[in-house]
Amino acid sequence: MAYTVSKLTDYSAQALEKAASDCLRACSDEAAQVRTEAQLKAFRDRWMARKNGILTQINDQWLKGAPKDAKREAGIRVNELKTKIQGLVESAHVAGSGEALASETVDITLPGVRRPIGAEHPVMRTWREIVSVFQKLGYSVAEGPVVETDYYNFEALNFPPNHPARDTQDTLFIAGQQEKPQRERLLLRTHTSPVQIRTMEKMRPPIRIIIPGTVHRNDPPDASHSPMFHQIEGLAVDTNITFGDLKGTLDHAMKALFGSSVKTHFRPSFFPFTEPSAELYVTCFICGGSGKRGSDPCRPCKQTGWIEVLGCGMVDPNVFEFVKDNGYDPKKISGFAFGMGVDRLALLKYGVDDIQLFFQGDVRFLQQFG
Ligand code: 2NL
Repeated sequence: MAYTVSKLTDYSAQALEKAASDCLRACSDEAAQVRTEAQLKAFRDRWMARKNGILTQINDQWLKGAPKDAKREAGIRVNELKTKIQGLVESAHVAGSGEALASETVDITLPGVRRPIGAEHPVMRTWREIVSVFQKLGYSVAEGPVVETDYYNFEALNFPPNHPARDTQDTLFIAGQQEKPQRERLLLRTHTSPVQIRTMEKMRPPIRIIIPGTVHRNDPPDASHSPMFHQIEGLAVDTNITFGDLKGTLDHAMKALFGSSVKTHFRPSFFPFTEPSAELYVTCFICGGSGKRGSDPCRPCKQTGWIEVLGCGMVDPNVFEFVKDNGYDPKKISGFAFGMGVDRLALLKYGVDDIQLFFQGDVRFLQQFG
């Protein structure tokens, strides 16, 4: 029940004391319940308004109705009460922190904040395109750690102990690992191949996997190098997998990625983990294979009409030896593997001439892909 001023009939000291303390308690309770600026104003008006505010009512009802001999005492009491009520009303504030809340109010009639819609990064777009081509062929996506051991990054992939790819020129090693045996030392993976070994340890053949991920090499950044870049590798292992399966799969994938008119061309190469190994070339999708752009030489294919897109080969039996106990006996199964640089393909696909643009996060560059 809201407090109302009642007429006084008893002007004894105790009665005045009780009336005053009831009034003070009511005022103090109401002050504590103020939550908004509007409530604060209503509270002040209710108690202080000259016309019919509670203090005015007390003045009218308690003082004017007092018997002559009680007037003086009642006057002193009412004045005390007024001072206290004024104090309460003046210090009343919006609960929380008054000023802060007031400044935090939201004008809901203002127009909304327009957030610019971003564009898919060309590297991630290329990444997803490649992954989805292989997913449609029944490949599963596998991922694994970026910080790897020497064992998974090199040893199990048939890198001989002093192979140049282990060199500090290429590999970023984690510091303070000298105490550990070589195979346990940590490094930033230089390719996503360790994930293939990890997957073969967990899953028995047959397998078809595609592995996208970030990799690191100790290369100084320039227009075509970045110490961090993206790689996608694939692996198919089954009974009787042949080089013909490799060629058919990759020819299909290249047509899906670069258009059905591209032709593929395999050239012998070398990788420690495949034998035989090959580089895959596709007809230049810039000049269509002619080597010329109008009367100018075609730069991306160096006028050859062919662009190298990936490395591939039949998995070396030495690699299977490391996972032999999980069903990968090289006498019973065979497989092919391939690996490609996502950033390099994105550069070619979108005609970008500097890989650094992919990593600088400049919206003026990225907006062009929206
Ligand atoms: C390249 C070449 C390649 C592989 C990666 C691979 C993985 C295992 C076994 C055998 Cl576990 N091979 N991966 C094979 C051939 C080439 O990448 O130029 N990448 C950018």
